[in-house]
Amino acid sequence: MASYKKEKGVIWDWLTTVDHKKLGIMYLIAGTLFFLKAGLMAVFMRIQLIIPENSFLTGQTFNEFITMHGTIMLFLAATPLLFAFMNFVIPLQIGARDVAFPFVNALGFWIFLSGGLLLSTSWFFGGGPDAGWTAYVPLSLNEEQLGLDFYVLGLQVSGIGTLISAINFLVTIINMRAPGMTMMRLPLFVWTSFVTSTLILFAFTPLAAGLALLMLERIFDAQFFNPAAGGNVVIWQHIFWIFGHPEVYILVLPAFGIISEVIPAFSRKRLFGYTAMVFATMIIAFLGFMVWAHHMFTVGIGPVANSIFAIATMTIAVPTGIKIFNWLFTMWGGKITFNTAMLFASSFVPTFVLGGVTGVMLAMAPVDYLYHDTYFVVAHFHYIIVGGIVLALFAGLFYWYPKMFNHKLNEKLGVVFFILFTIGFHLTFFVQHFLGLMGMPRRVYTYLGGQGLDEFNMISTIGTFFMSAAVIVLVINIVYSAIKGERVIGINDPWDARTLEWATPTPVPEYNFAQTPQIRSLDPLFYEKVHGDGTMKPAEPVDEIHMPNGSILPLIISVGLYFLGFGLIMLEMSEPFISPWIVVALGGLLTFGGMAARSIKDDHGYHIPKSVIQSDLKKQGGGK
Ligand code: HEM
Ligand SMILES: [Cu+2]
Repeated sequence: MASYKKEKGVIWDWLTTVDHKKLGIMYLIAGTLFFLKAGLMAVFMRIQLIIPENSFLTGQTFNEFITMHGTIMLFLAATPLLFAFMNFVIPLQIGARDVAFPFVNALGFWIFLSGGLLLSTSWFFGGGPDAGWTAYVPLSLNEEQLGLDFYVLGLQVSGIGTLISAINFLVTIINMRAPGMTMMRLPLFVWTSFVTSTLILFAFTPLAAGLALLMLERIFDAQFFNPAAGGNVVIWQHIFWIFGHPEVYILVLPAFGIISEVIPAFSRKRLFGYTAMVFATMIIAFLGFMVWAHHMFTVGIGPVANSIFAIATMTIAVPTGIKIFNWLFTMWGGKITFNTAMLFASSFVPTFVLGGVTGVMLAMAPVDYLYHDTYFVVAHFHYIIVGGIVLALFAGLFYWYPKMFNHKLNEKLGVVFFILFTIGFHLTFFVQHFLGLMGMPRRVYTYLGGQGLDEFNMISTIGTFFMSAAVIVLVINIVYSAIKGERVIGINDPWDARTLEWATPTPVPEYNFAQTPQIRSLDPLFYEKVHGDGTMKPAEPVDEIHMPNGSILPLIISVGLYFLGFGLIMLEMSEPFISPWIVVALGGLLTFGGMAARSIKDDHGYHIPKSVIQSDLKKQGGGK
């Protein structure tokens, strides 16, 4: 082995890797840590609200927690957790050896991480941002709160990472498919990831522009949002929601994709209405850009605009309904196995419908004057986000875990986790619909007793404790399974599933496929089980394989961006410990130096010799 590439230390190997599977695992770990952090903030907020006039948190801390909870959950937990599966699974599902640009893939991860850490650094400089995840002006122009500068630059940096990763997925899915893997044979998870990547391309760009304006106004005294100087406050809301509404679909479409993989696998049937599912995905994505002003019904944009955006919003229910019925018809008459993955996937369907129904209620512009900024909205979007995206993430975790980590998660603990989480989720969020209808505003840190709000708030917080217990059970499960879980080494296809990732050996070799497979159908592995001998036929002879070299440059470029951002923030500090421009220059040097080094140095990768592939194939001979 050592003859064709240098052996590296474990840590150095992970810091320099460009392997999509390792990067997938790194996204999973980073996303989970951010998820736990933002979840802890949610628990603290709910403890503050458990009784009226509680003094567990101050109003200021509560505002910072709301903002950081929402921002972290969306940008630094849900997105990277989906990217974890997209990274790990997409190349395997399309029969590729890696993504199109492995170096850019690593760069995307490290830039996302340094942006996330930059945002988190705010805790050490006077507290987090406190203007809500939406950062509405003029609230977000408060120069006193340095946390808001961390919000602006942290999101700007991490957004670059997300954007370039999305472009990489687009190129990968267009260019790297194995022979016979036509677009209409792509697994639905790949389709939804593809459409989500286009959404990122068109939504994260306006966000970057908006954040740039906000940065210019906060740090360099521009006046875009100052009416006295000819600026406009509402323009921020438009820019933000042109990004913000598609962002919801950026997260929920890959979640739909996961559900569309798990349900057929455990119903032992092909996905019902594949073509309709693909087109429904595209229609949802298109309409997702036409509805942003439904977040602005009460701003006063007028009855005509409100009506148009109300109707546009309601039409999204049609393609979404198509999806719901297709999942139900997939299960209908199937031989269903209710393991943990399937429990999460099937409970996703009714839970998501509940969030969808309140969505259509909110889409009625006149009624929204009643709901707006109440707990009804909080209940609605958590039904979509937790009841939709998080349930799908859990389904995906239990489903793909054996391929990622070579052992299964424990099923008994999995079911306990599912039950605790489901009880906790509905206890927490169902009653918030009523709190909202009774008039409890969102983003308030306390309320008066005796107004009928006490019981439901108590119930909601108790629900959060159930969810916390569930997450602890999940952590126990991960540790327990690492030691004692059912090993699947040599078992390629532990679920008897349908798609190509299950045709790769476990553990997956660094080159994924010794020979690129020939795809003959949708659900290619299942097709070979029925019409062939159950194994994929190669589309090429055994030969040496070209692999990309690892590189430390993505990490260096990202560290540079961290310092660039931090230096700009230091311009706002009253007494910076060194000149901010020194930090900016240092960051710029690292980032642009790293880029220059990459451009100048030729890097042709390396080849795994044919003899190594042949001996690997012989070893795998036993476990089909
Ligand atoms: C799993 C348990 C969760 C609990 C108990 C929880 C709890 C809360 C609470 C108490 C608030 C403040 C509501 C307010 O006063 O307006 C909030 C807001 C929010 N949450 Fe969660 N949350 C959870 C999960 C999530 C997840 C997974 C996401 C996204 C992926 C998320 C996204 C948000 C957003 C965007 C806000 C709005 C922040 C803002 O108003 O600026 N939450 N959540
Ligand atoms: Cu929206």
